[in-house]
Amino acid sequence: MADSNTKPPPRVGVIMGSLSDWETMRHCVRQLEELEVAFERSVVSAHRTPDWMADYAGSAASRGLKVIIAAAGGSAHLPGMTAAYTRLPVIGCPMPGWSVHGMDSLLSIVNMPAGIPVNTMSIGKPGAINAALSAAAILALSDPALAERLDAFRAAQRDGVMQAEFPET
Ligand code: RP5
Repeated sequence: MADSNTKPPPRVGVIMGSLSDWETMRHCVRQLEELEVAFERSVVSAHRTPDWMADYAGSAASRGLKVIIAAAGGSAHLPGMTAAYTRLPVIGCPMPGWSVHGMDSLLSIVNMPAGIPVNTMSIGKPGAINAALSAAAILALSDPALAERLDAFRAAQRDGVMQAEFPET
């Protein structure tokens, strides 16, 4: 399953091992949309669709993608195997909800052998959001307009913290 729901050519590929990861990864996609980063999203499984994974990762750079965000749960091989097939930066998102609440996925994704890196986020929603922000930061290196949007996002976040008021006791 795959779709491309943006008009400009996608610069970020968001892939996940199962549609069951969408509940978490929708937060990533929402953040990309908020920053107006063109993306594509697909279900790509290292185990169930290994040939599609190799095709996807192997063709990503030539198709114009600049960054891949890969989410997986359990044994979570997708980010690492995707990184093995592309020189693009790969950001890995461990999915929660497994026997040890995603710790298995985190350790699987982060423990890459030297030579093939995966930039690993935290488990679940915070990591999904930070994956989008990290991808945006990479793209902002060569996109001043996106850099401005990222700065504005951070300024709004700062103001939200500074202006927050405690609720009534
Ligand atoms: C992983 O297996 C996926 O990333 C997902 O987190 C997990 C379970 O997939 P389903 O059995 O829910 O399809 O590859």
